[in-house]
Amino acid sequence: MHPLLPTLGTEPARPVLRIGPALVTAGELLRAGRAHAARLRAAGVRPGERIALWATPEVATVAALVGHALAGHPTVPLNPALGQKELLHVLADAAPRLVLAADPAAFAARTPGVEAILLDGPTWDPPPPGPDEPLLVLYTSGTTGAPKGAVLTHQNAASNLDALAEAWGWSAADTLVHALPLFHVHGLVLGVLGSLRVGSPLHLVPRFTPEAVCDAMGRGGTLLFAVPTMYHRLADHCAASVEDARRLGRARLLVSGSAALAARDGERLAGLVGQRVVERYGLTETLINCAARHDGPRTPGSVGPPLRGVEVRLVDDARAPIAPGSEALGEVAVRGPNVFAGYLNRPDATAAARDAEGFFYTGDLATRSATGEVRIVGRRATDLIKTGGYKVGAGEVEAALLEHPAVAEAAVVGAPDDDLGERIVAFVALRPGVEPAPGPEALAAHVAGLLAPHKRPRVVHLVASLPRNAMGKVLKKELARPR
Ligand code: MLC
Ligand code: AMP
Repeated sequence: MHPLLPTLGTEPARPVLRIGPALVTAGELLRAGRAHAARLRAAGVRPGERIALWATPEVATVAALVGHALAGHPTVPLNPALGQKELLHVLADAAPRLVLAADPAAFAARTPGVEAILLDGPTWDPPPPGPDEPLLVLYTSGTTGAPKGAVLTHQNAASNLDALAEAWGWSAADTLVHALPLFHVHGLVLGVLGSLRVGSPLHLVPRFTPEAVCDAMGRGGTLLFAVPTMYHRLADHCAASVEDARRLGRARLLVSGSAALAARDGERLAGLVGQRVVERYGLTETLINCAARHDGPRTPGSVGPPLRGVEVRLVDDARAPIAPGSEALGEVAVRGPNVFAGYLNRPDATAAARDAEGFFYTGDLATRSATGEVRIVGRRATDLIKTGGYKVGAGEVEAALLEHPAVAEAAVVGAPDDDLGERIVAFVALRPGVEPAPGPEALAAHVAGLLAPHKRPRVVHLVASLPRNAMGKVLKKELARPR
């Protein structure tokens, strides 16, 4: 029995994964994963060597992920829409032994040496990796610089998924539906590894639309994982389709995370589908820290109590703990088996985020009620933007804009957005005399091509110059004012 994926070896005829028309059983997925592991061994890849995977939403991607988990190869999932600059950074930093894709031709121009995922042929049942072995390297943005690779272990994932299963009464009797990307914690760890660990079949919707999600829920989905932007769009859709509102309302549990669910969307959905969405709170570096329970209160704005085994502390500016139950605002610090092993190649950043007691400092600001319910109310850094559930560093977008030959100065802020939570807004001063002068759309496309489409500014203001203080620092607060 594999310690991370124990249920995969039981009841081989049980369906575990549906993507579009493809339906895969536990036995088929385990066989494909073992065949993948055998191929890698035959190619001389040793346990512990990282493998990058273009994370397209298809069966081969999941099978490769399983093969890597079985044999102890940390997976570095790549956003299929990743731009050239960010891709080169990730590949240089992670230094994977192989880069794999279900359809290598689709990525050959961007990734020299990309190889196909091969799932047939002889199989190998490798000895399971130890609990502290790396399972995933997930790239996440910071306030400055390029994204950092967060190293998550087998134990991080296993302990967190068990705690979530307990909080949500999540069992093999559930069918999980999600339409999330497979290169972040939410879709990959909770969605794919979670359903494979718990033994509940996963119905993966490869491209989010409200219609496709409601259709999947109508085909037996009992549990839905989605980001607030998806719930916002589902609320709009359900207001127009009574039938789909009914389909969604039949769910056992609707779960939101990765960003704050707007109170208005929570209320609208409750009115339309007849049940409240529950919220949970996490980070790439810690997986999930708090979750509203399936049998607990569904308080709007609350992300519930800390998960079993996760210690959550609120601290003041000097990192001194705030007395529990005081309702005072503090930064969330977290300790437990869910906290990652560190950032790849970045001991400096790892040390800055963790203290001697093992607490990880999240940068999120929260309050905690006398009953232990946590409310996330903000973030320390203004240079981090959460848009559509994706974290984006303002600095990486500014650096990408500055690579355009016509750009003299650039500043990026997050502006409130009903749909995305925050939208990325850029202020750009162009160099005089560079022809043709790019317009807002060309500048947004420039960023999408270097980084990823979700990192492109949704609004670009062309300005003569940026407001700066006497030290020359850009006054972002002035820019962030509504205009
Ligand atoms: C638009 N597109 C462009 C473009 N403009 N492509 C290239 N250049 C341009 N200039 C394309 C995109 O590639 C995409 O194509 C389409 O237009 C729309 O892209 P988008 O703007 O990103 O999509 P949008 O409709 O806004 O997406 C909404 C969304 C998405 C909710 C579906 O934001 C999403 O999937 N969010 C989930 C994020 C997530 O999983 N976060 C979890 C982080 S983990 P196409 O055809 O490819 O769609 C975490 C921890 C925790 O936070 O607690 O969970
Ligand atoms: P990421 O680095 O993409 O994993 O993003 C993690 C961040 O998402 C956290 O630090 C929070 O700021 C935010 N986040 C995740 N879940 C929630 C939630 N339920 N409510 C508010 N913010 C959240």
